Amino acid sequence: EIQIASLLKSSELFPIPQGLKLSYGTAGFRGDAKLLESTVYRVGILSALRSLKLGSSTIGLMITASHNKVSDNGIKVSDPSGGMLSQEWEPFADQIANAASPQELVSLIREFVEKEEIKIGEYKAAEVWLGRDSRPSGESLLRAAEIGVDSVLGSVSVDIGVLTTPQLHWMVRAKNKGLKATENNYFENLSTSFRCLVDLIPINGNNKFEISKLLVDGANGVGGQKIEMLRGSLSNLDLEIRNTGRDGGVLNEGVGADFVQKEKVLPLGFGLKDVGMRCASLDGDADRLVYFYVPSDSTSDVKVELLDGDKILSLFALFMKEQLNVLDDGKEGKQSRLGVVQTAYANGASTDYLKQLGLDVVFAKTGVKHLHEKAAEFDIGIYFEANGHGTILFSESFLSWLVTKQKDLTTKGQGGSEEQKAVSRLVAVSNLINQAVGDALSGVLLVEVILQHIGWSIQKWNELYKDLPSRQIKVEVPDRTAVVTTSQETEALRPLGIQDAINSEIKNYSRGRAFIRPSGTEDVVRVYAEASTQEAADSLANSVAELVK
Ligand code: 16G
Ligand code: ZN
Repeated sequence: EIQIASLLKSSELFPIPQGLKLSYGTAGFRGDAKLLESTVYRVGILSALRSLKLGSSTIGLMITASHNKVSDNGIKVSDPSGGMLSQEWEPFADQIANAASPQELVSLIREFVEKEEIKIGEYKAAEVWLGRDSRPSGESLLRAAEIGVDSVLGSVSVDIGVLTTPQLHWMVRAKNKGLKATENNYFENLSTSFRCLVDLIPINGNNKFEISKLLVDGANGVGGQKIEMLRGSLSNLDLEIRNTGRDGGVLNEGVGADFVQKEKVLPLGFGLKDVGMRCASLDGDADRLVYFYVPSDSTSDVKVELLDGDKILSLFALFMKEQLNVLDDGKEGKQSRLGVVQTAYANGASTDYLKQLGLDVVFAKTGVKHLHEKAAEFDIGIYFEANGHGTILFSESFLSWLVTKQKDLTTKGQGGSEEQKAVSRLVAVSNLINQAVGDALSGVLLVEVILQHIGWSIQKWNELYKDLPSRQIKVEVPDRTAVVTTSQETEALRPLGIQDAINSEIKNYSRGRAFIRPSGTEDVVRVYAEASTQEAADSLANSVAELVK
């Protein structure tokens, strides 16, 4: 009962704003930062309970609104594995975030603690690690989260500072695996595994190419700052970082991966002077990455050639497959299952390409947690959303097979064999890539080392396949929940009859494809269309949008 008193007392500090209605959504709670203190405080309580429920494993809380405008903020929870909060707890998150009074909040918590059989005060201290991006509202919101965590008996909050979202997830994962888990350990891990892959680049004709400079758009956010910190410990990589936020630019305003990918225009600070250069753009919390370049036929009307998540996925898949082929051909090889996961937004040309590589391609619903789950079913699962969020997952059993194999080959004196190199590359990739969530920093390093490995320019990489022209539109509707889709979001089940109408539109276009889905982050219905020409894709998207209105 002392417990209840302390919760009631602290919750009175954070009254819920009138009329606020939030949902945990695809990626946590998001909204105007000024309205979020009560939400963040309550998620603090939830994460302490989550830690207690899981035997006091460390839980992470990230305060960020990713690519949204600087006045917004948000909060999401990292489970002990470094992945997203278990979906089973999302309804509870919704309930407590929307509880109208301290009394209601406390009784919801009481009920939940009983139902989940959470033993408060019996375990060793529960720990919640709190990180935030560079948003100015982050500091006071972090304090609110701390008060939430600390008001649950037996739990402590640890402020781990300004971080990218993937850093927080990585640190939580490492901590719970009993590994070194500081930010410095994160950087060391990246630079060591990058170096290892660089050392394994074959010395033959095709890659005696000069390492050209990579231009990075830091979205005026935390990613640009962190990649600058990393730069000093990297050799074989020449980086020029723009939009670090120090030169007066505003977070996500005219910059960043979301902007470049959605608008298909250059970020601020980039222009004709950069023709042909390899460029990368991070989003506001550095969990997304896209590449781009200014084509040489740009005149005063500067164009952009975008290499999105699908293209990054294709490059990764190509490289991983090449390494696995060496092993599968070897006498002691193992048939390994390499799979890729995309969403309905994946460009049709990328899916064709991946299938033609002979890969298992599966589809998941939009949102990282859905892709992640499916990728985890393979020995090596690569997932990417077209928007640039993605990573590579290695199953525990496959990874331990690899590590054993690596040792065997070394003791047998086959240290320099092709097989041994392929095994070492795969092990290095498993260390470099952030297996907790998509990470623009590890993504950049892996893209860069693969390009060096195969001796490709960004233009050459772009030629893997040619994107089908596509168009996205958002339609404001009174109630987006009226649209219900199949599990892969490729077909609408409701409103009744709408899918038939969409299908008959699609029939009018060569290589036409279109779908609608309710957004998980905004009050809109999204329309996606692709077809063999841009005009056709635009026109298909418009007619489907008319059907939604
Ligand atoms: C969130 C998701 C992102 C997804 C996007 C879709 C995470 C970490 N982020 O940003 O993966 O692509 O939502 O937004 O899961 P929408 O539902 O509004 O189209
Ligand atoms: Zn993000």
